[in-house]
This record gives sequence, structure tokens and C-alpha cells, in this order.
Amino acid sequence: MSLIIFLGVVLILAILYMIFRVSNLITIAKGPRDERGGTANKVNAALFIVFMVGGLGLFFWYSVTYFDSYDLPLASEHGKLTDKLFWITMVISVAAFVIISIVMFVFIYQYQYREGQKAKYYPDNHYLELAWTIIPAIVLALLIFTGLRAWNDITGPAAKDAEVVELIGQQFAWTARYPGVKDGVLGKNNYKLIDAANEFGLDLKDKYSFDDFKSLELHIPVDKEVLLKIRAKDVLHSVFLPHFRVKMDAVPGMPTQFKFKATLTTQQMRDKLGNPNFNYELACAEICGRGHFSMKMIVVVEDSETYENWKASQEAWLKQNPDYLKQVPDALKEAAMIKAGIEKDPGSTVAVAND
Ligand SMILES: [Cu+2]
Repeated sequence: MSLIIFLGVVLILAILYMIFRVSNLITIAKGPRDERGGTANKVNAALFIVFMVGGLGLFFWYSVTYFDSYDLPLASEHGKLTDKLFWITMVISVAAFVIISIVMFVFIYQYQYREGQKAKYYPDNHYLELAWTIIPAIVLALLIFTGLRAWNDITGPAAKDAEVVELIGQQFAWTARYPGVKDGVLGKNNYKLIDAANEFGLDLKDKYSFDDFKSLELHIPVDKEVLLKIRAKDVLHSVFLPHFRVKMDAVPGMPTQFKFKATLTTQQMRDKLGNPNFNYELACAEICGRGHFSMKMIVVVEDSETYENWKASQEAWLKQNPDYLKQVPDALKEAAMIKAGIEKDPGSTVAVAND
């Protein structure tokens, strides 16, 4: 297939070259004439202006018409700041883009070939050089340093009482791991322990792993800091929570994190939008393979009471996979069963250990 595409490209290039040769020969055959003059020049110059007006017109038409589809309602605290930075950057870049486009195309039109017109010799101008070096430098420095401050804040250490949730990306699904209500601490994990059932690579020698549970929905409390610990099992993925202005790559072998605070519950957002079917969504924002499009996860934001109840109602991973009790050291077996909520088998000979 690649060979056919390659041959196709070569063929097209050969055809273009032949057309170029033939048109050259025709020009020569037609005999000498002023190659730079004629109407072609005027037509081309005018077409540039048409292209500029059409292009800028489409750009603004699209930006305004579809504004709502890329400016989603905001539901996080830091989002106010990042939105502000985004729009300041956007206004400056669009202004620069429009000015440069207009100057570029108007100059092409203005300085098209005309009989008897001579180019002006204008080697340099120190003031101009200074102006277009210093002004962009100041503007960019301001943008970068304010952005960097916001970035450091978002990716910095989370509060001690923050809700910690682990998000794992794999082709082509997201899974979440919660620390469990008994200890509230995520157990250790190790990629070498990953197998068909132990998809987290949960290290069952670690006592904090016993009550960890898995979820295929991301539940988070409102008005409380949430720390997402992000990893990937195969290729690059990217955690994208558009309403919360959260975006962070999931990189195999390099855990990343992002902290944020949701400000509107799912229900509040439904009321605000007047859409009873609305759901927050986590989408993968890194083209990660054929099933990339399907890599989404429903996000549920709820008040702290509902959230705590939901957490308490979830079954520990170890309870769902009791075979893995074998990997728990004997001294911790009793604690593991209590934490995971596994009923003790009356006939069992599990050694009783004091935790
Ligand atoms: Cu992905």
C-alpha cells in the first residue's frame, strides 16, 4: 500500500513537471514578448486580495458562528484564570494575524509589476527594528510569565485533604482507581504485576491496596480539591476534561498529575443548560490508535454527601478478585479481608494477625 502511494506521488510530480515543460515550450514557440506584463499580473494581484478577504471572512464567520461549541460553560475554579489567559493570548494573536495578513496581501497587490515602476532602496531603519523586536518581546514575556505562574499552581502539590483519584489510560478505555474509604490512601502499583485480572498492577504486599476500588465512571465531589494521578499502560493518551479546563497527557512510564476544584455539580450544570441529559465527559485528547474516538468516560460531580455514599457503596477490587488474597503476605491477610470487606470463611485457616 505504501509503495502504491509512493508511486502515485512520483507519478503526479512527473505529470506536473511535464505540464511545466510543455507550457515553457509553448511560451518559447509563441516568440518573444514582455513576460512580466499582460493581464495575468493584474489578475493574480487581484486574486490575492480576493483570497485575503475570503479567508479572513471565513475565519471570522466560523469563529463567531461556532463559538458555543468551543467555548464550553466553565465548571472549575482555576478555569477562570486559564480562560482569561487564553482569551488575552487569543486577542493578541488574532490582532497580529489580521494585521500581518492584510499587510502581506495588500503589499503584493500594491507592488505588482508596473511599467516604469522602480523598487525603492530602503536598507534598514533602526527605530523600526527596535520597535518590532522590543514590543513583541515584552508582550510575549508577559504572556509566558503569567502563564507559567498559573501552570505552576495547577501542577503543584495538592492540599493534604485533596481527593486523590488515579486515572489510567489504555487502548481504548479509561479506568479510575479510588483509594477506598477504609484508609483513603492509594495502594502501590507496579507495572510488572499487571495481568489479565490485575489491570492496575496492584501491589498486594502494600496494606493500602486492600480497599482500593475500580470505577468506570469518574465521580468527584464539588467544591473540593481533586488530585488526578495519571498514567498510561500502552501509548500516549491525554486526559481532557473540557468543562473543567483540565488537560494533561497520560504518558507510559511517567506519571503525571493535575489538581482542580469543580464548582458545579452535574445537576447544577443540567439546570444551567436546561438539558436534563447533560453529562460531563472525560475524553482522550491524543490520537492513540484506531479506537481513539471511543475513549471517553462519564464524569459525575456531586455534593460531598452523595460522593461519600457512592464511595462507601463500591466494592474493593480485592473483594471482586478474591484469588489475589494469595499474594497478600500471611501477616496481613486478616487486615486485607477486613479492609476489602471479604466475609471470613468459617473453615478457613487464615492466620490471625494484629495490624
Ligand atoms: Cu487515548
